[in-house]
Amino acid sequence: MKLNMYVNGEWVDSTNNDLRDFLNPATGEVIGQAVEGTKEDVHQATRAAREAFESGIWSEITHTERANYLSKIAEGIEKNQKELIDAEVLNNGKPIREAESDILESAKCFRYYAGIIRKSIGDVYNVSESMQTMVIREPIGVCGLIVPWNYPLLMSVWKLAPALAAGNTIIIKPSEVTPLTLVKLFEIMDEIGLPKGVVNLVLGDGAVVGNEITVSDEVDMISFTGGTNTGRHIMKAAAETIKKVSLELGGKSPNIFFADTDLELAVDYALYGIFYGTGQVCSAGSRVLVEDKMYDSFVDLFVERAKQIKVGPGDDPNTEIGPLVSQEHMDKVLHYIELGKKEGARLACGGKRLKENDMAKGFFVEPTVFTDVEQHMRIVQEEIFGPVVCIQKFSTEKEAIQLANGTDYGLAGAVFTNDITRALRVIKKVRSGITWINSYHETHYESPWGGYKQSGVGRNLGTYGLDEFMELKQVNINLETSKINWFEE
Ligand code: TXE
Repeated sequence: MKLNMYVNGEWVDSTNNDLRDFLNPATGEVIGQAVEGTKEDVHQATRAAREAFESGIWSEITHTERANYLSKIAEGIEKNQKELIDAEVLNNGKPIREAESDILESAKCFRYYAGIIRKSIGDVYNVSESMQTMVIREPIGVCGLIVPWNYPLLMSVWKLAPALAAGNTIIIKPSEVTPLTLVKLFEIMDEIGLPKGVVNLVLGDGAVVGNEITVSDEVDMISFTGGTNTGRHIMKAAAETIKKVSLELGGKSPNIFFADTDLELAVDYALYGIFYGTGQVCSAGSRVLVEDKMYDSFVDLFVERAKQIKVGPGDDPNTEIGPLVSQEHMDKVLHYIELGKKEGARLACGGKRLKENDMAKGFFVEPTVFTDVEQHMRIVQEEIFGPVVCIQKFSTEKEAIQLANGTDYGLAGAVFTNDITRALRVIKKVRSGITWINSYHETHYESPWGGYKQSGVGRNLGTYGLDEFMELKQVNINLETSKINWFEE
């Protein structure tokens, strides 16, 4: 299988004809080759996007027409859902039930933005008797979208749908390890007949292609989801051209359990919070904070249940968690596990690469639980992004909040208790953008998705996510056109 790029409505090779293998993380086998983009490919794609934007074929059509295109993309995703699900399982490794959810959510996201773009998006203020002020929202121009490998299609769609709804033209780059489903989405958009140059796909290396999109003076805005270090680099690189940047970065999110929570429910949600997506989820509840009164029984049950989780290839319907996405990422996760042991944390279970049966060549790691951790340890402070959890003990509400906020991150967080006033008190103090009371992970398109502190700037989703892709213009209308005589004649 060979994957090409999509520039100005055509499927193209890269300008230097280089190719890069992409793999199945469950077997380590090569699935196919993707063309490896160059700086010149980025220039061609940004020029196409710029010309399409300036021509008005997308930015100046009615919102109803744009909404119709978005609905057709949603239909295309639904029609091709089986192929997209299989492709996501194959290239990312996620279990079928997770891939199914991602693909159907992608269709829903296009429908959501098809709906809200048709509502009014301006404001009018009667500021004085002689003056009326209108605020209108306009597309920014050419948007550069750089997306990660953990939700290859869904994270692309979280950006594509609002950016297109707003009237922008696009250059998008998937992660070099998971290009497959985004290429398939482009096949759908090509079939629907989106006007040429509106959406452009460039494949390749972050430091080359991603960086060139970031520094390009043809690109007006960057929307990025990925690691905090890359986000930091993008923010600096975008400064030269004063681009708007929207960054959704890493997390080390606290999942807080007070002792009045039912033990089995607590453990169930704590497992779901960290092990969904093999822990490769930005909002994962990777720090589980448990009140001292229930700590021992919680740890015993959590470890017992973690050991029972079925790890295996994503295409096995019995699999509960799949492999990590790449050898490189697995090595990073295993390195953190070794570090945790060296730092003096207690390895309560897991910790090893799994190689039994059909997992021999894949990138599988056991669900891993550390207890007796201390706040300063790197395994508590840094994002591991794998099936590795730290369980910490607290004795007071104040201490729980202190521990929860005690990292540089501020993406997500949850509190479990039957005392609703305490739940609200705690959640108000948690410095995170995405929070839950007595729940985890569930989110809806209406709500903003993004982080405080070093978890990013800006928001995806909702009307907030749409605003990220728009400029605001004030139009002041004089209702009395007599002279003002500021300067005497
Ligand atoms: O991500 P990168 P990596 C975290 C997680 C993980 C760590 C590193 O902790 O272990 O990041 O993962 C592109 N200019 N998250 O290295 O590099 C890259 O090609 C422009 C959290 O795989 O951030 C890819 O398309 N672009 C996260 C995208 O950035 C660059 C999801 C993300 O890759 C670039 C993934 C550059 N200089 C990892 N360098 C989340 N928030 O969900 C790379 N890229």
